[in-house]
Amino acid sequence: MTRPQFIHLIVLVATGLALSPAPSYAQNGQPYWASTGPVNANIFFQTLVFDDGFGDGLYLLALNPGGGGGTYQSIFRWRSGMWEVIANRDERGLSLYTNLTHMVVLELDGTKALYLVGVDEVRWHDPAVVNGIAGVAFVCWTKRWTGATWVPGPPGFAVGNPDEPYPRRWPVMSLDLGDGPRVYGMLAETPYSSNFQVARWTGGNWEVIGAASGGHSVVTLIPFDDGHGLSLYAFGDFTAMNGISARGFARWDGQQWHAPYPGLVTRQSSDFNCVTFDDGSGPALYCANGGGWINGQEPGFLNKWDGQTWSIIPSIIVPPKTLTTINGIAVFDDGRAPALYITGGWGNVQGVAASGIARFDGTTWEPLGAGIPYPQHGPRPNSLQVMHDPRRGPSLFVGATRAGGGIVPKYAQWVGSPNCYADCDLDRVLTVADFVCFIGMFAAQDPYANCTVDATIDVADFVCYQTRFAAGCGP
Ligand SMILES: [Ca+2]
Ligand SMILES: [Ca+2]
Repeated sequence: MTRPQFIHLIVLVATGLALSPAPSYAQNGQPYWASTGPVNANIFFQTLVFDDGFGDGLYLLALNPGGGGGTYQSIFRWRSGMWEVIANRDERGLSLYTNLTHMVVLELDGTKALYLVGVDEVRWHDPAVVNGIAGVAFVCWTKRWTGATWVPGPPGFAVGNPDEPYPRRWPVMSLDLGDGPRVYGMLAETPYSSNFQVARWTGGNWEVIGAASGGHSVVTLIPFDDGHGLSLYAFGDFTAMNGISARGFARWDGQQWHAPYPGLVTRQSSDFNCVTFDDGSGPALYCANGGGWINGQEPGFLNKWDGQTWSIIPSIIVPPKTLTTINGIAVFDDGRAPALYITGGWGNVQGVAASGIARFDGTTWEPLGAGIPYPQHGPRPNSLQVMHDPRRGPSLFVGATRAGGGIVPKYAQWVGSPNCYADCDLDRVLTVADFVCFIGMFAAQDPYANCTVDATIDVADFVCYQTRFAAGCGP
């Protein structure tokens, strides 16, 4: 059948169905892939989800190829199906020579807000002005997003050295350990040291609460309730914290440090990343990419800390002679139950063919349809985030250029249940316009058109869409 014949057929079917009642988005629907639409971002440095008072948005710190040939960093926001730039180096009060180092959501002075940490490069005509460094000095700053614009954060919140283009003290997270929300951060031991300590914001300054010793540095701060109540876990390459023997990680309960377990010796990479997931046996930390040793053996790509002991979760199988890692880890409920999701450049998880992304329910791994092809063109899949999309439903987002058998400009969306797949134009009624929309998606090879959620977008997807439309989305 040719494409015009197809169009003729489906228009007939659609008009025959006439207008259906408003579809319900509260019923179970099979998860499916979609695209978030074009975004002019090249390299994703960081993503997070935040509600600035106008609904959840997906925030992306990425390289913007720009229009005039120059590249620079921008903050992009995706909301209501649209990408928008909310910060450029030369817009919204940010200066020309600016490095955006990271975004962080903090609760400060009773208000939860998105903060941006950055470094301005200040050019000097007189090399003698700043420490004798020829012509350049760096100034760290934080800015707070009001929902409409960026305003300066507290003085001293992010501090650096004039000759280094990155902060030496900066905020990492807010946490309420029973004494109200407090901001925790990292602080260099001495001005030019690469050993970092755990700090707490007093309102006007940073105080050191965790001095790592025995060699090296705190690398990552992670909140976790291991059964003692919510605590702050510090991971790093150290053997003692505030004089308490703690190898590789230590727990801060708001008052003092504890050594949870003596057997971990870590040397975390910068992409060391943990989430809390309950596989039915209680909440545990699942950590991706820990380097070093656990219980005297080399850790896997995915390691579990249950508050008592470490164990290795068998996960990705790396093709020989390739360097890969888990590039993203998240907990998402696709309608069945919360499960652990990982993404990265691989094709197989524990014998299960799952390309680039996989779901783990605590026992078994499974693919997300055709997943993300491995190897994929462009960067490896990354930047896993979970957000409720009011238009489509509960969603898992992942940076990719192809997903679910279709083409994705940069960022793909795996839509969980409940959803109303047949409502292609998302206007909450099923009409012939949804067929027209589907044809457009099909022509664009948007993964949404892969109704059968297999590896290809083809004739079977037209038939599938027709069936899904006819079934409707219930009252
Ligand atoms: Ca519709
Ligand atoms: Ca298909």
